[in-house]
Amino acid sequence: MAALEAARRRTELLTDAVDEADLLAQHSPLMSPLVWDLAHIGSQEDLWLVREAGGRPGLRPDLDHVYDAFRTPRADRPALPLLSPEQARAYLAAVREQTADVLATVDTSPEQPDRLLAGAFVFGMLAQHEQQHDETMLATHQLRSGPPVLDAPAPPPAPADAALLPSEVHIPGGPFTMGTSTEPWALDNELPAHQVDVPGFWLDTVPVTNGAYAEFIAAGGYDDPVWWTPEGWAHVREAGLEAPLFWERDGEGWTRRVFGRTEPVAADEPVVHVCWYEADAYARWAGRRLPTEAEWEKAARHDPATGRSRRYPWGDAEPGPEHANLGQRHLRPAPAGSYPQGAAPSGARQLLGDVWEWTSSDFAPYPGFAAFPYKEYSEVFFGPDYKVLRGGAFGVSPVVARGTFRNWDYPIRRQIFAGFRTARDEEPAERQADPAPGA
Ligand code: AVJ
Ligand code: FE
Repeated sequence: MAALEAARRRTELLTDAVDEADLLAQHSPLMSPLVWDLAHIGSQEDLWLVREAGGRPGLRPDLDHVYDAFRTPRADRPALPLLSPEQARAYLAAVREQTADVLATVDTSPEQPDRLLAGAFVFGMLAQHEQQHDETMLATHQLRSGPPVLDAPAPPPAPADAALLPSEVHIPGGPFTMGTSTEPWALDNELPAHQVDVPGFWLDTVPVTNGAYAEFIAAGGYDDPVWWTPEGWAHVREAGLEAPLFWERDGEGWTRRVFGRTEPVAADEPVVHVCWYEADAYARWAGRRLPTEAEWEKAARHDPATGRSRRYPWGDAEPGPEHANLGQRHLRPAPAGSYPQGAAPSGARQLLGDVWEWTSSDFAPYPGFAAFPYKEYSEVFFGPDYKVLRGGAFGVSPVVARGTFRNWDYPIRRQIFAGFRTARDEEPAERQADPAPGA
């Protein structure tokens, strides 16, 4: 229940900050009006907690179709017969009352045979669902024009050793355990745990910064097709891209709009609001490549000392403010090299938090995947259309951010809080020699 309550406080923070007209407005054709997300949160809780888990009639089954994300694309949602902000708030509160009642009456022990209830999975699923829509609403806030309404303290400055970090860390080759069969609130696409053999590679210690990305722009990176995939080049020309979303030229330098405030681009912060094509082109310009999803997860979870995969880069302890920039505590990524206590065994930092990280991988099921509890959570998205993002950004809740969590989006998406880091193959000479027979 604590996880559901935390999600609700954040939902309120994001929707109480703006007036009624603002909640109903469509700030971008890419996004729903905030009031759609708000009522959708309640509608999903009505469906999955009150009806499916609680076995009750539910409050407003008649609203299911209005708030079905598959029925109406975001651009068309303002035309739906939406609840008013006042009605939506009352609906969420009424659903939550029944949720509390369901929780008090059902058996959520891990031994419970109903998978929806075992380990309180469905409660965790709905807390994560609400937090994911809160992140979507945060992206809507970043897109909206007008005076700023959100505020948060700046992240702490980079630690003294940030400038001394090696540019890349080495991940030795060999198998590791990818995915999970034990994480209680893992979603279907993270299951099951399975062995993957990942050849040795090198990974950037920290995400690519604004400063590094600005060098790519200054070197004419957006004008040279050699760095881009054919689809990426077609898109960059057609959409007229010449810098990350929200950047504006300012003489020799750049400014960036951050939740309604314009500021100089901070050179030492991870770059954010780039699409997969831009990340991929930068990597090629830098003589490198994006990491695969398996490489990313091995760097984030594999502990060479024990051979097991951790829940988080730093170990199994729940994320705290010392580990990672999560939970909308700050409204921006922290400087590259921050969070030494959140480092992985390899020494890589900021794998969780700060910015989502594009990987080179398409979104695909793990061997043994089974859709649960509904096909539309993951299964319908598998295939070449979506690229996987890992790690989670500053606006991702700790209840969502974990080493196994998988996010996905179209390679053209830029309004999400996405950045990246780069990788390269190990040179043959760097490969550890096999032990001599009989050794
Ligand atoms: C996992 C972030 C791609 O927002 O489309 C929300 C999460 N699924 N409601 C999305 C989700 C259903 C999903 N992403
Ligand atoms: Fe949803």
